[in-house]
Amino acid sequence: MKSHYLDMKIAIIGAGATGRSLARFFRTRGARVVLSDNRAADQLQGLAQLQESGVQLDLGGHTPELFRAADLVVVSPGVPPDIPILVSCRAQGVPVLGEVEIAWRELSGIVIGITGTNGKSTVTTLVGEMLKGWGQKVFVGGNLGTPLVDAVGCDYDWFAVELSSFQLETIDAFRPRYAMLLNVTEDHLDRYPDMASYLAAKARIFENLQDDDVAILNHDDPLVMQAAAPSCARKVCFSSQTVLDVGMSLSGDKLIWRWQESETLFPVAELQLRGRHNQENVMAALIPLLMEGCPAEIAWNAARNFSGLPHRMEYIGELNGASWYNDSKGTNIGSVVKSLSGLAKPVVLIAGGKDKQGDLTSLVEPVREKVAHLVLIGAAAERMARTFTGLSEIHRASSMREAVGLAARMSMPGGSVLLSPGCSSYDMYRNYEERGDDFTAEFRTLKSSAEGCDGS
Ligand code: UMA
Ligand code: ADP
Repeated sequence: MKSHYLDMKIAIIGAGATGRSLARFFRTRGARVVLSDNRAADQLQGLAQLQESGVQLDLGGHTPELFRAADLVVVSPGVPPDIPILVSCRAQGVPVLGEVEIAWRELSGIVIGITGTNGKSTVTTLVGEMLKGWGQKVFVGGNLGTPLVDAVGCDYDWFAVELSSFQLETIDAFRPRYAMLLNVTEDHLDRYPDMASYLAAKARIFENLQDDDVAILNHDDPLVMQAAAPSCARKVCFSSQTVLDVGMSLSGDKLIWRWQESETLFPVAELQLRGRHNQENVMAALIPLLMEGCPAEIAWNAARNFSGLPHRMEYIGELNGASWYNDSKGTNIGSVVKSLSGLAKPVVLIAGGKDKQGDLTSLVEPVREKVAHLVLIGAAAERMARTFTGLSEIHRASSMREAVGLAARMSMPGGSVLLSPGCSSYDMYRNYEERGDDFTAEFRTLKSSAEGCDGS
């Protein structure tokens, strides 16, 4: 089959996971590919093979001449849309798209798109587990880690795709069959000028839906309902606050699915996932499965067996009677609030990192109520210290080792130590996984030396 991209000149910005997958995709379709990154070669990985396959590299900056000649520019999600090279490409009429759009155009099967400020990875993984339990061939990825373009040409019937606001900014015709918006609270205000722009990016998930598509919505979140209001898609809601006549609700210790005159009940106590927010995640994940005719017991079985992803309120052990949790994926203020809500006081909270300029107000009461000691790390430490002074004992740490050492000294039997930074990790680490792994490794080192001392 003749490729639509044959001999096209394509410039890709960002040589991270997305850019590298895109370069491979376009090369196999016979396009002429430039892969551009503002970092130098020694700071990037996996480029040698791409170069061998004929990809031209443009590193240490974005060379305007190469972009001026392009027929299409494809941009990685972490690249802000207003960098000069993109502004000038748009001004010259060069189309600028994102990876999700490129990939979606080539997929056949049912796409379940999942976005929201928090819970995306959990819900995407749950949907994947449910589909696998039902014997379906499913791709599970997107912002979760594996670029969607890697799914093109593979034998999948379903696509469970986590979508960030960054990825949604650069869609055009992208139209999932199911579009979920889980919740919207402040995030990424280092990239968006205000909350309205962030919400507008999230709302793009509904932009191309038709009336036979389904928007899965959190009935309890006014911003979610506002974002979906203009869409003509069928709206199916979940709620943990109201028992809905139609849709999925939490009622006491049961989830209730009311659909087409019938009612199915699921006992919440059977879930391993803890917390109200995780019950919301399970409700959202069940909806597309049940609508597609998956037997309720199969979908529920997957939900019951799911114990959660690493770096999300992951219990890592006990030291001196305190329970330690790695919530490195708590990268915005809303998620720290949720994570704290599940813990009994007193808590030692390790927070901070690259400052996304989130409003800290919603964290003031939870800190006052539960956090006895606040250990601050990274670039956001100064701003956090100003907000939380007087509410909790404030400590500074210049490394994770120091933070873990301080936390161990301040922790109390029966209490907890929680790493939930409320910030991204990029000031100190490559990603949140590396930060969470460092925290866990430092905890284990400390624990084994403490136990060694006890035993001697
Ligand atoms: N770069 C430039 N020019 C610029 C800015 C950046 O060349 O002006 C380069 C950087 O030097 C870097 C590359 O762009 O080499 C990085 O691109 P990227 O940040 O898009 O990173 P990828 O490795 O492609 O990973 C992206 C997502 N990253 C972001 O959105 C920041 C990954 O989500 C995602 O898993 C992956 O695509 C596959 O879809 C991570 C994330 O933090 C987990 N997402 C945010 C979040 O969840 O909050 C949105
Ligand atoms: P995301 O992929 O959107 O970042 P995750 O599933 O990785 O979300 O969860 C990250 C953190 O967000 C969790 O550790 C938890 O603190 C919080 N969280 C998860 N689900 C929800 C939800 N439905 N509502 C609010 N906060 C949530």
